[in-house]
Amino acid sequence: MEEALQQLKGDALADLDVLKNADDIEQFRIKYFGRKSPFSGLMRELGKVAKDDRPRLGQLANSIKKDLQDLFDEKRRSLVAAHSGDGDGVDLSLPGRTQANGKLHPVTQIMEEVCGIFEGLGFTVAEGPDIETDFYNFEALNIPPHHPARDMHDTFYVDDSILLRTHTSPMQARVMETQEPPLKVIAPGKVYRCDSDITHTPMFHQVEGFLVDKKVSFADLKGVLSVFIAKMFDDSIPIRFRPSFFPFTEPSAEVDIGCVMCGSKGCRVCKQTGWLEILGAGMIDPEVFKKVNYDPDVYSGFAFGLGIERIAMLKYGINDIRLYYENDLRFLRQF
Ligand code: 2NM
Repeated sequence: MEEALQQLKGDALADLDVLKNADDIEQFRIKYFGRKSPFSGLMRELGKVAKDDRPRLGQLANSIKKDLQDLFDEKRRSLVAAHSGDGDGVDLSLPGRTQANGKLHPVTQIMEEVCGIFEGLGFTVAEGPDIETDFYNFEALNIPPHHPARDMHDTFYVDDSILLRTHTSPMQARVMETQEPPLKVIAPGKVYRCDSDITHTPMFHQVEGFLVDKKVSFADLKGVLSVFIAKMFDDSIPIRFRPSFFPFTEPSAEVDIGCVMCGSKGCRVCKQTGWLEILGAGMIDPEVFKKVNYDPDVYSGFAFGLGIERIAMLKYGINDIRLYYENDLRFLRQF
């Protein structure tokens, strides 16, 4: 038995010495380490030798096998290294490394869709800072200090007069301050409010827009927003304008669409009303025009604002806004 093991070792070392290519390596592996290798046969015979000799012979067989495996691995590595580049020794049948495709976040997709529709209607895009002054975020929009609407906004303050914008309308004020009507502008971007639950995240996205010219009426507002909703959802979706209040518009309205979840029949999402609120709008308050040095007797205009995450939730039937910001690829891949 011992002799047979030493013989096997000698044969294997001689074979190992003359390996030249990938084929040789594979043949050697099958011959010495495969299921039908002489090692397997000898291991079976081990059962038949005298009980006292068994542990010693078993150890010998194992150590020979391990040495051989180490030498074989080293030989294989050196052959692959020597031949890499010429195709020999490189396993050309291995699958290639695939590159995962990235794509746009669902919120970005909706943002681009909304902006695209308004651009198609002749609006231009204005972007501005996320960190704003109290003046542009509140004062210029007819929200003076201590106005109750400031509570409504759950503002993150940097210091007494610097804050994270709570809406993108400060950008509208900046545009009106530096440009003369006629103007058709949308302001997309991130906004911040100290609020967090299944329908609120402390950062979310808005698109706000405004149109200022001579003789702009509420009918113009209804026309533009109706076209937007028809393009965004469906030509046949029901729309209603419901009276509301914003400090920067008068009169103001909230715009509802027929519930896309239940076809206006009434469900949990629309709280049995058959309607979903999707944007706020109104005629720009003369006080806002005075702040940016427009003559309210000459110009009029409308403005509107909508939350992107909310629209994306309605469009895709998502019930928890926080899913957008957990970076779970199983969720994000679906859009
Ligand atoms: C809304 C609702 C109503 C709005 C007003 C203005 C500005 F600056 F022109 F006065 N920008 N956006 C506005 C009006 C926003 O969001 C719900």
